[in-house]
Amino acid sequence: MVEQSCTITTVASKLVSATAAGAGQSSTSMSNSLPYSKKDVDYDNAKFRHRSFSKVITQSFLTSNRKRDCFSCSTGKFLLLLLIFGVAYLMLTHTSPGDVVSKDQTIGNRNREGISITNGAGRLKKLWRRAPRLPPRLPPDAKGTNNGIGHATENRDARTMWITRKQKVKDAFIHAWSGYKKYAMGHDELMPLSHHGTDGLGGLGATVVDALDTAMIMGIDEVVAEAGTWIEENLSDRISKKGQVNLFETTIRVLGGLLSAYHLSGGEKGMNITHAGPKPAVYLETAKNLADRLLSAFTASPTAIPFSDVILHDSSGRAAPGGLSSTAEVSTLQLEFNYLSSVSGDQKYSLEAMKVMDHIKTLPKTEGLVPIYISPHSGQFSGENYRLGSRGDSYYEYLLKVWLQSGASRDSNTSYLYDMYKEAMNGVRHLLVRKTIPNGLVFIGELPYGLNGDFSPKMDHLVCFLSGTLALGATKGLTKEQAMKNNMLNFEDLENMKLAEDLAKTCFEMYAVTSTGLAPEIAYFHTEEYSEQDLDGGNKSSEYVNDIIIKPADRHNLLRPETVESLFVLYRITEDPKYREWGWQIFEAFEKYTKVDTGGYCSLDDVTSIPPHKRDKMETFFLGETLKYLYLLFSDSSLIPLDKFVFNTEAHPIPIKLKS
Ligand code: DMJ
Repeated sequence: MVEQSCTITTVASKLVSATAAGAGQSSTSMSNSLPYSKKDVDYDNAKFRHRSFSKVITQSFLTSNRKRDCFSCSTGKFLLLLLIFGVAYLMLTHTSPGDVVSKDQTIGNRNREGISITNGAGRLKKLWRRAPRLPPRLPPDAKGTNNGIGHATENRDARTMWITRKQKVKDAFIHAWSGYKKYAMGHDELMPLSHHGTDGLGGLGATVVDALDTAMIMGIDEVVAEAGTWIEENLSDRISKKGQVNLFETTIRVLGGLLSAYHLSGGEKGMNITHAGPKPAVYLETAKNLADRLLSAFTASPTAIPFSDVILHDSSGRAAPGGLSSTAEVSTLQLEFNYLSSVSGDQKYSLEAMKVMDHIKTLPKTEGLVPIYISPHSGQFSGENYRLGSRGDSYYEYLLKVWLQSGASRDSNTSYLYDMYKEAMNGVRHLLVRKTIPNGLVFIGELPYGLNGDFSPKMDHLVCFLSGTLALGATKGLTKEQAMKNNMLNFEDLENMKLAEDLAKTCFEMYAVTSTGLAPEIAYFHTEEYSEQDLDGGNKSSEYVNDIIIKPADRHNLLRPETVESLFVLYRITEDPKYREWGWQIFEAFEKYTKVDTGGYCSLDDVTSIPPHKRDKMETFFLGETLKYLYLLFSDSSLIPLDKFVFNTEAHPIPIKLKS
């Protein structure tokens, strides 16, 4: 008797304490006895908050160790039966508000607990089988955040979704390659509508080399083997026989593609992500052969500034008609030449390329900004046209990336480049950033006539690269969270980060504002000083239809990468899923309007009209950059991590740590 009353008292006190404890139930004991992750434990703590009284009593009783003692005494048995029937009655007739589970929450519970049972008998069954688990009640704004079940579920579902989307990008790449292979193999570019090849880049099979490392990253061995074999069998021969090529284009697409393929296929104990195609040494030898000829653009010039062109077969440099080189072109060779020196052990490539930067360092600038032309004859800038679009863009990109490539140390002999980069970004923020009316989109305009001339509210799509560069410059490839934790972000970095995010938004809206969902080559922006009537993008439901102006001559789309490039970098750095969503939206528009049934993708003449008129060209950078960045955007961040690689301006990844 003494034993019985003790037992009953213990059960009762346990019931009282369980009721009182409610949400405060110990998570420690639970996590000790069950193989739960921390997320599960948080979830479990939350789910006990809204149990009905009947559930609290039943659950506490069923989980009590004392129940075995109760069964051994007759009073206990009687009370137990009474309790069971009472609880069963309550369960069959009463539905607590806490039992109402939303569809999403039910789905969220399924994997862990089986399908929800909704009838009374089922409820009783459920009660006996396991402790009832109710999801936490979340405020509407907490849905999908880190703290809720929605997020755990979303994580799983989202992961599956991004894997599927990544596969779609891979399918697109295969479709693009199949068109090129069928109609243009060995030519620079595919004309997907007329089913021809074209050789506007000098005839080195630029698409083959530009696409190769994308195929490696996507793991498409068949394409790696086809492209690699073509390179092994044809490229060196072409290099020794072809005529005039542009130094910059050939360096970023062909030399960059070869070097990246060299590293990714295992050269220099590189990544070895593919076993298809030739040995890495083939890529390196071909790269050296090409670079040896490209060096003539430097050696033929009377200054440190190289000529813009090279005749390959006789290794001679040529100035462009008019004599000037583009500033971006002469300053966008260094990542490639530095890496070639590092892996070949021959410093001549790096020495020539870095002379350009050393020289530009000494030239006068406007708050770090430089004119878009430079003379290889005088070594001086020419004109006063300042912009971050064509001919200016990648100068700013390589200031940062060459420093990152060398290890990003403040003491390195490239740290002057980082200083130039920072000064230039201050100049951009001070002189070129404006906001639109009526909705305040941030854009980067131009000063075509220098500091004393009028500001032009014009932005090339090319400028959209800057968003990614700014973010990279702020965190040096780490996530924003890591950089904040390590106290790495100063005020300037934070300002650049903000500009990066604002600019990415504007670049995305340049797509969303058009009828096709694809951006024009150039946009103008409505400001206090500048407006134009009836030149919108055609998507009247866009919030920014009055902010963005698209002139008839600028309405084409060449499948360019800059916006998705920045979305990729921003996603890696901020981990904000909106950048992935924007990238997916852009990809879907490419699929809808630029895919050619017979193979390949085409450019468009006018993104504001539906159906858009098609243009007969698939640029090499669609395979080299646009699809690669989209694929990486939807991939795990450990694939080509931003603190271990720098992407050259044509999206060819180059490892950061150089051999000394
Ligand atoms: C590419 O060749 C490179 O990204 C270059 O820096 C700019 N233009 C194209 C892509 O738009």
